[in-house]
Amino acid sequence: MYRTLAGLCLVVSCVSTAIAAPTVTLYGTAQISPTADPARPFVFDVASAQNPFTAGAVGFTPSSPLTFGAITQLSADYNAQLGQFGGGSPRFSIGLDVNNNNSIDGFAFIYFGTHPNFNDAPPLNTWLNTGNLRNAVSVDTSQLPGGAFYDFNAFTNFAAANVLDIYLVVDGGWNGSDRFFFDNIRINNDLITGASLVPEPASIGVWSVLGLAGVAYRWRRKRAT
Ligand SMILES: [Ca+2]
Ligand SMILES: [Ca+2]
Repeated sequence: MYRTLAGLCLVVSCVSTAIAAPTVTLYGTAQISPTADPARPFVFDVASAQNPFTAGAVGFTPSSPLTFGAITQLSADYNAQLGQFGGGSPRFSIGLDVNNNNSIDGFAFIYFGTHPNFNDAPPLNTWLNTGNLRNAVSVDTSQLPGGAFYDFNAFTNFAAANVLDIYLVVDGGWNGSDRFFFDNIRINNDLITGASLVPEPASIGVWSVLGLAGVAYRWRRKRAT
């Protein structure tokens, strides 16, 4: 399947920034944008569109070892500017190393929205919070050995897997353009805000074939069956 997915892989520019913990990297369309809201001077701004297909992600690399089972808090403020949830987006994509060789074996996907369709249409221009997605009804672990699209015990089944990266992804533009603002992204005790980051000069990055652009393909297959 990955050979097929390689066709969807994008070469994009990205901006790398760093704070104390974790390391934050912007991919694709993701940027830090000013807003007119004094309470939120800068936010993460991620869009996805169909023609040409664009997508983006905010990536987080833990600064110290973290297992999937040790995730206790995972949430974000979001503000829909265009579009809605659906097609596997927005989501947290969590890169897991299940065999302890410091290489990602697959991603666990935690979709925004309501199980089982995850296609909510939140009001536009309104700040909301995902709630703690550690308590999500189901997690898509179908990329992982023994996983399932609807895994109701993911944090137990993959408790020992090492979390190498976490991405907040918007790539649902294939079924209607989307643009979301994000802020106050919480990963356990780390609270990441756009205002806390100062962009540095852009560098060239490559999307991971695993987990980022791949989800749109998988959702289209799922809809076709
Ligand atoms: Ca591995
Ligand atoms: Ca969409």
